[in-house]
Amino acid sequence: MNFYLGFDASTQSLTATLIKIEVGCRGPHRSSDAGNREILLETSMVYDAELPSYGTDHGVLRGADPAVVAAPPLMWVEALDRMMARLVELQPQAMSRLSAISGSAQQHGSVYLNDRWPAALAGASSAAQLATELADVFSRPLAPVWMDSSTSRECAEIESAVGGEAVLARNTGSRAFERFTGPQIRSFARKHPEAYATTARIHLVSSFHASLLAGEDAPIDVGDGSGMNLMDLDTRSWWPPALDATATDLARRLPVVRPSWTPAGTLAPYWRARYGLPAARVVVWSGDNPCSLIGTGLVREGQLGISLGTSDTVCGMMRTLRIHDGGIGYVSASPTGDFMGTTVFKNGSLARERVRDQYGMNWAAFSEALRSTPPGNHGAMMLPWFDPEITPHVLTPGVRRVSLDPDDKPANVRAIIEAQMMAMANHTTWMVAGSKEIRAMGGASGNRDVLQVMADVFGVQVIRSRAGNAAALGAALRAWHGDRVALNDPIDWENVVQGFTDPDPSWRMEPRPEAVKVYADLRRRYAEAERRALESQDFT
Ligand code: XUL
Repeated sequence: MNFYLGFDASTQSLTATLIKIEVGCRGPHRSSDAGNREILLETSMVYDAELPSYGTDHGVLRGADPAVVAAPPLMWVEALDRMMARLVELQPQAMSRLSAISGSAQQHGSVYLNDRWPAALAGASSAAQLATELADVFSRPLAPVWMDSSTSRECAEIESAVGGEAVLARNTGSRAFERFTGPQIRSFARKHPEAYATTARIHLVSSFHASLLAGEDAPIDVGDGSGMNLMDLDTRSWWPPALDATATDLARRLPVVRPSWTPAGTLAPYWRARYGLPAARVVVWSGDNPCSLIGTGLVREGQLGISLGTSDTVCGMMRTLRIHDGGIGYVSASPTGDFMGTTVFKNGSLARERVRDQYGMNWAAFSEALRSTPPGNHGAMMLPWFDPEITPHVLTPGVRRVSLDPDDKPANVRAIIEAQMMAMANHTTWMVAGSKEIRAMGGASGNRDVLQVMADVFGVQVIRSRAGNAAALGAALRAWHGDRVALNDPIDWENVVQGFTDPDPSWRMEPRPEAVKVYADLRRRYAEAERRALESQDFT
């Protein structure tokens, strides 16, 4: 038996997934690799509930300006420590025999560290909590996260410095996005030059967590590195014109960028001494969307994955590079060595919760409202921009209702779900043409009524991913894959995902032809309403 561990450090929680794989015969005949594969444990820790002293709300801290959103990185350190203690308590045998660990993290967020970081990390004493040992290593106490949209000025400056939006997109896979790490670093360096000067290292949330495990600076993987507006997608290394356009002396502050299966080291002495863990291999961490691609088995072109989480995200694997001319979504290196398209909608689960709470409902009543209203909602629509939106680009938040009575509870519930699905369908045709099925994942994918709207709007079958947390499972599978590469005994991706990511047959939603017809028309009207709202900026 081999055991692999995958973490998912998402916006609101830390999840761990532990898997067991029966070791098959080695060599060309690996049929027994397909043998006994099992998820032993999946467990989550919600930051607000379990670490309330950090004062986060849904895992983040917001200021008066709705565009500014950050999180305390020390909270992530403490969460990782507590999670390791919990895992050892729940699965002592498996944890004592771990072969490799990897992880997934919310993308784009950045952690700023001073020159005390390397020594404090390497020398952390297992007698204390890691958070105590590292309390002094941050040159910026808060990490800006993907929900931050305060860097429009920096986006424009970076694009102009490299020769325009199209040049940046061609080289890094995307136009400048407010949440991307490059614009965030530029904003920090401009507003806080002294603190930037004392910053010796800038990590992504993913590479920060991997470094905590390895006890030394971990590389940034090419998947998450693509979400920075700093990496050359062709050479998969830092792109000097982008570094120069972003901040002075940036190259020496960044870790190296490496393929997604690269070992970052072995589990540091802190973890081994404190929890009796072995010298397991730490494989570089990646972003949650690249990891979810693996955790849902989307390792072939032409498949679409939709994650209904804090953000709603549409992903698809690409063998050849395709970039959207209009700057919608972005392309990254995928953990399989190919490319992947990602389009992100910020008004995901928090917007659904806002509607639920506004009308005093629970999720059962929310579902009932969906069932009691017809596809198309009699033409009533909502543009659900409770927060500034990423897709389409809306910087000033505001909800807009079209032929929709704000007092009609069920109609408002249907309107938000239809709006989210129609926006996803309309803005992602560039990524995967002719997809025959969608793999749904994330919290709201546990709601059949929501998935039925998805199937009807996209006009294709929707299958629910079996894993509770696809990103954490993807990370565990990446740990296995990375371990095999390091042992010089690589295993192909189809084999890696087999048995873990087969869809759940009891969760298959078929599109209903009558509803599909309704949405074909409503999707055009929705796109028109979106266009008009963006032109007028008139939100009510
Ligand atoms: C991806 C993105 C979000 C975060 C959420 O570009 O911004 O999906 O990764 O965790």
